[in-house]
Amino acid sequence: MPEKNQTVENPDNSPEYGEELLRKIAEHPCYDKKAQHKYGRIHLAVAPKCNIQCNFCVREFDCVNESRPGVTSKVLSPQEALEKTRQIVADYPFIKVVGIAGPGDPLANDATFETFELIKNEFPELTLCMSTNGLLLPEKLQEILRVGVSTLTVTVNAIDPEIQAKIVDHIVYHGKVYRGVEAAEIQVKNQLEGIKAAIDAGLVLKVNTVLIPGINDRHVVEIARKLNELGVYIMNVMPLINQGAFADLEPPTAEERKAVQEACEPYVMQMRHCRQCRADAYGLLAQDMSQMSEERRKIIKIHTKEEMEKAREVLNKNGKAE
Ligand code: CLF
Ligand code: SF4
Repeated sequence: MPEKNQTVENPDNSPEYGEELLRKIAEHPCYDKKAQHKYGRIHLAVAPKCNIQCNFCVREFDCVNESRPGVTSKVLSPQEALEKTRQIVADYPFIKVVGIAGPGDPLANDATFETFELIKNEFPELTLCMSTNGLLLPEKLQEILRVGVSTLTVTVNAIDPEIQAKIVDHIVYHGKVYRGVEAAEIQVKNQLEGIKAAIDAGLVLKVNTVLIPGINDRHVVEIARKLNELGVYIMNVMPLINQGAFADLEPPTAEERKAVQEACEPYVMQMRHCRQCRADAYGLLAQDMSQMSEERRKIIKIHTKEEMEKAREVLNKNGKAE
């Protein structure tokens, strides 16, 4: 933990963004906490495969580096994903961001790029967002840029390979399985190189870090310092949900997580409103419409901000708000 009153050389070291990116940030419910009540996102679950095995992951469910544990999203083809986007964006124009966050790792699935390309061609005004474990980031960066992604999340649970080796069981990299510190070294190197290159190429970077007491809790501030150095825009410290090989670990308490966020804040802006959404979620972050009844969705099928406010009031009055 940093000492109290420690001076941070450059508290906000993220690059200056142009007008277009500033608008995208201001309309992104995860990147700007003020945007979360106004603008929504749609997640397209087109990416089932993963190329690593995190110790807290049960692979029949969505990727828990970004999503809620214990949830299995139905996988869509790129064409189905385009059709779903068409319908949802027409009905709910407050949705400004299209994200691919699983159910596995987006970069391990060609369908991710096919889908983004279809969406970009038809909806050039929407922000394209992706969340990855970063193993393939250096080699896939050009593809990511080509399909028009502008906000990118990389999960970094450790930058010290000795610690990362306790978090990841194995990785599959260029057809070969690596384990232990060797696997962790490859992953951390690719994540950090990839983040640096992505920022240099103009992407707005968010980093997710799963807080795992007894494993990386004392190390997270060191990660934050590194993110500051790299110019990462925002960091999301997520609580461990104990499952898989980590089923016996205690998740952090809310206070422990808050303390870590406060210690990281001087280095990189902290996201505190994450909902650990499903890989097929859509709507406002606090109101996942993929889980709503048709009746409730109809109430939200409205076209102006004022109407949206009114609908929210009705839902709240009826005690139906999520
Ligand atoms: Fe999705 Fe993630 Fe993009 Fe947001 S979610 S890919 S950055 S559009 Fe947001 Fe959901 Fe938390 Fe993710 S609340 S789990 S941080
Ligand atoms: Fe599971 Fe996500 Fe880790 Fe892959 S990156 S093993 S899907 S938590």
